[in-house]
Amino acid sequence: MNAKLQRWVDECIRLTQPDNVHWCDGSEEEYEKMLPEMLQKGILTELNQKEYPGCYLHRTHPNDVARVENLTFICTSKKEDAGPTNNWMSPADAKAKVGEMFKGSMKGRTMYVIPYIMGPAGSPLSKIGVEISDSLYVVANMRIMTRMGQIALDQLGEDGDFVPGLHSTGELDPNRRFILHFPEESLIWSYGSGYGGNVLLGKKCFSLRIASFMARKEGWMAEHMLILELEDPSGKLTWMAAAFPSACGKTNLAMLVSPLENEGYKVRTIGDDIAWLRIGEDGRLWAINPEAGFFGVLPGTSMETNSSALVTAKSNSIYTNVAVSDNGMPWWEGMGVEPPPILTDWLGNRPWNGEKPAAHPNSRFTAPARQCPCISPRWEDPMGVPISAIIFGGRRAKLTPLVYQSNSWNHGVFIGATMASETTSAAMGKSGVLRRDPMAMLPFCGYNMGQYFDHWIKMGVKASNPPAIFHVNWFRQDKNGKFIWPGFGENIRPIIWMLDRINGKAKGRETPIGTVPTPDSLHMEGLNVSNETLEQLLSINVEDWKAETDSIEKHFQTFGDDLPSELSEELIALKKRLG
Ligand code: SAT
Ligand code: MN
Repeated sequence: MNAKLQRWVDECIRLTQPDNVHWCDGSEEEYEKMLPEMLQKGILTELNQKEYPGCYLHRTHPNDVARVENLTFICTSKKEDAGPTNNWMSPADAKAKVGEMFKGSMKGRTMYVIPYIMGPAGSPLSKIGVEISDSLYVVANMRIMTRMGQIALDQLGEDGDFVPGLHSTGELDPNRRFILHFPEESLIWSYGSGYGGNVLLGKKCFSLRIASFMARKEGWMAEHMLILELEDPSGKLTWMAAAFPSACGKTNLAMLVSPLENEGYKVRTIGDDIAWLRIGEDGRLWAINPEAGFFGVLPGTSMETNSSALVTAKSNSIYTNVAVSDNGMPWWEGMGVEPPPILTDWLGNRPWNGEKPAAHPNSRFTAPARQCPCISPRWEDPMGVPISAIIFGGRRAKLTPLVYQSNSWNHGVFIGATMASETTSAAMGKSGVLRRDPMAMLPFCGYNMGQYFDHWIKMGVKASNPPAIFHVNWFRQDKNGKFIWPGFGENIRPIIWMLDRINGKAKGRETPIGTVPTPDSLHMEGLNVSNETLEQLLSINVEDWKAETDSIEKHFQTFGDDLPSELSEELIALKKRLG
């Protein structure tokens, strides 16, 4: 038995006073015992078992349907260490305030002790966490999203270390809801929510917020990135990592179905949300996907946009906040099939009256990665895969072209640090508002973001062979607000351009913001996009970009003295190039 673990569990028992304590072993038998209990308590509802074997529906509280950024805190002893973009509370204040809420919060409930591994079992790059929760929904999800149970205890051993995370569902009162991180002691506390990103503590809380803090100290990177594998016609494999904000298509890109497969271009998936990257002996960045499952957005997911996601989630998966037909078929907007005549919406209203969306815009599936038809054989490689390209992107109706390449590592870091995207329903609050979301890490960086930029700069110095850096924008619109790039599978075309750039084969046009494809360097055969539209997609408006630099300057001022000088220099250089 691990002494630190025993001590911490005892402490949590004293604090929360559960009626029972259950140590999860992650076995099939355990799940088979939990399932009837979840069904009986209404935590899960059976979906059509013929069409969706092993799949269940879960409804969260209507006030608890997305991450809560305003209730998420980084609790470092000094406020400066949390930085200007994070909410901060002192560790003492946070523990006093929320400790009061945890007091007796599991009375009448069972405490589940959930040991888990982030990363492939046995990998030197993986890390162990233990979540304590009073929610069976959390257990069922963690079982899919991580390597959970005895396997983690075995890896932990008697004196191994782990990241503890305490979760209690509480009263589901938004005024008594807090997601707290104590990076200095690698501890997570989550109270008063039952929704994914707030309560599956291995995901954003550990693998991004706590891990990013560890990574800076230890010289690696924890990033909000998908990892994809690209096979080219010669059979050669290239791996790329891409950072987009939540609900901007990371899962779709990671599972891209290539329309050019008959020419030999094929995409496989390593991960769809999080990458842990280290410098290998060869000076390259090597990445693992710490997760074992996908927690993907459903609305807009169809056989056309992401057939692989649908196939992955066809069995052994949990559907959260979707609509359902009388015979147990899940349904959501953009599924690509007509809604059945009678539908129960995500709130449980039957029949759905069609006034509001039937599925919540942030409804999700939790599915095992190993079920993905395009999962790469390398996805659990204990050493990870070498990354040749880093791609930044977001939703941007105007300004940024379809794809461009940075001039250098530092210029690439500048592009990442100034990324902007329209907000989505993945977080509570207004959607569609343009905000700066550096490296898609704004909600997930566990320390001062100015220092995070500096860490990026330093990693580029330490890695003798760092990846090339690109920026993409699938979401450019015309004057009428219509998307002008088809996206989805066709995104293979800019990806091929990136591959050819890495291999020194594709032409590019040098512009003030970086290198943009020449129209003839993009593989466009078989695609119905006019030359005019293509020109528009690749165009750079110098006046708009000048206005952008003013906005970037303001953004940079947020970070004060913590902004690395390399980034101010990149801004000066960009202004000069714009004239
Ligand atoms: O809700 S999660 O944080 O798990 C998903 C996301 O917003 O990226
Ligand atoms: Mn995410």
